[in-house]
Amino acid sequence: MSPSLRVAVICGSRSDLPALRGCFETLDAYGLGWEASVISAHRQPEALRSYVREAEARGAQVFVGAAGLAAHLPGTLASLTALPVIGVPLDGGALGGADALYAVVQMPPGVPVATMAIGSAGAKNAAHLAARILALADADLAARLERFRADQAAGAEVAIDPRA
Ligand code: RP5
Repeated sequence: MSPSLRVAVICGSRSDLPALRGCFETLDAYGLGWEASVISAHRQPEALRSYVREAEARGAQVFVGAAGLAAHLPGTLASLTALPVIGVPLDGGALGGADALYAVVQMPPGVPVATMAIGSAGAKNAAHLAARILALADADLAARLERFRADQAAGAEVAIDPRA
């Protein structure tokens, strides 16, 4: 049986999906239930609003929003939910991701987005940060996280085994 939904990942375009591979792999490695959706804040604002409500009702605890260019998706997510939102600015435009970084990181007070690095490195860290947030109330996950950190400190080739 697949684990129940905990992390809802949304990106603005199908063209964003390759950059998110490390995020999906890392969520799997932690044994976290996740799903990914392509919903553009600019092109499908009503669908985004409905999805957030529905994902919350199904148990999502953290949202990850990833987008490029004028990346308003993570900020819009943060306006639609009180759950933690992690933003991943993606590159690909003429400004190399700086446009998306500024759009994601410069949120007004009271509407926070935890902003990751640009591109696939940030996508992977989005999964690690989601795990740290969820580990606050999940002792098994906290133990997996500590093993990962110990391996990383030891310089080992890091693999997270959700069954360990
Ligand atoms: C953003 O515009 C998307 O997140 C994507 O990074 C970028 C380009 O989208 P497409 O034109 O490839 O659909 O909203």
